[in-house]
Amino acid sequence: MTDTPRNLSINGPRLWQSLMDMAEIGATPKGGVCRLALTDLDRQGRDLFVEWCRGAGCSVRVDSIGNIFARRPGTDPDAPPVATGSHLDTQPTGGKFDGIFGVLAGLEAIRTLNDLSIETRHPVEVCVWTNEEGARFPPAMMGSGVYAGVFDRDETCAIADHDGVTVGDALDAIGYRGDLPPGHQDFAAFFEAHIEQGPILEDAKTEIGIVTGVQGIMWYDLTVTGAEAHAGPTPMPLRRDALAAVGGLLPKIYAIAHDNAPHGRATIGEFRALPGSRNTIPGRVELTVDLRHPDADVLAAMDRALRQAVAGVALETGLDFDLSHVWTSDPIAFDVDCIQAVREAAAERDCSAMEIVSGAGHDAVYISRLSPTAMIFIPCEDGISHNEAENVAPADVERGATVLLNAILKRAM
Ligand code: HGY
Ligand code: MN
Ligand code: MN
Repeated sequence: MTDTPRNLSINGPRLWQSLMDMAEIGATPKGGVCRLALTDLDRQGRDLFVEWCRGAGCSVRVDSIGNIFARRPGTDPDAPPVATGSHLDTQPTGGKFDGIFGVLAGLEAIRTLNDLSIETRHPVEVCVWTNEEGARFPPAMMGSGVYAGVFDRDETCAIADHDGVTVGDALDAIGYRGDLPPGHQDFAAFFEAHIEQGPILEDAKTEIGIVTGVQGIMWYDLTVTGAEAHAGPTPMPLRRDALAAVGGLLPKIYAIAHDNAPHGRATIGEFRALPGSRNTIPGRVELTVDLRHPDADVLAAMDRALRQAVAGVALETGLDFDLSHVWTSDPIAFDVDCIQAVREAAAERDCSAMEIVSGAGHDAVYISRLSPTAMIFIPCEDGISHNEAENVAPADVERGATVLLNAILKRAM
């Protein structure tokens, strides 16, 4: 058994440059990135990553939902790979680092192993999971969910965006519908590095988050149907105004999170009043609801509270309220041995570190169903993410990727 190299250093400037080069693809005027899943910009980002991986001596394979697997061979080809990675797709007003940091930190780990001519017994693999964000095609964590068998591949390929383009069509349009079946291999371990996307590490002046788990998420679509009518001649009591009706519901939705403070979350991210003309009474309102909590029982109670609130307002207003459940990601706990590998790697680097539960969903949630998994967080400026102002310090990027490499080595030798 070869001794495990400890406390290796990655090449911080090289990783930072790769992040900046990748951020050029879909760059927005306010300094963010818009690279929606399975668009041509996503293709360009994928192509650049594949080119870099091939340049680092990796073989590259793609599965039938577009997940990319870049493999650095190990001395034992039969050993299951130790994997890392995240996502390259972004929110519409996303930042340079959400997901991308985890993908390129994985590539930097491979580049560093090459620089040091270190051979590992297990292959080391960097994964790019398709459509983690769920912004264009719900649900989120789509590629990793198909990989883990949570979502059926063919049903997922039939999901369409607001323009009626399906996931399958979009995969074909960018040339990333591969031939590997979903879940083609297990991993010896999976480590995902990610920015925290919240303020906890920065407030605690802590360099590394040892992520012990991820909170639960529930997504819904709500459609309220009334009747379009003329804004002038229609007396107020005779209206079936879908927007006026939903106005009484919104405070009740936010109250569900406040009633379950401090961890409860409620977000209405999409909201459309149709037909969207100032002198036509809206006959239809479409909105999305995102509820979150780390405790499964509390999340179930929040779900019940939402359904009761919707039913109550529907009764009061007499309009039709159609609440459809889109997705649930249960709260999960990561693998204790992988968490320990992260903890040791951070300690060997003299990083200040703390345990943290992730408020955001990540591909590691679904991969943890198949393989021992853990995550590494680095702080982000003012805890901001899903925002073009998203920013991290180069020193934090270097530190997080260093801890990632050393955690991987603890399982790959
Ligand atoms: O929604 C999430 O938590 C993740 O950013 N997809
Ligand atoms: Mn992410
Ligand atoms: Mn995100």
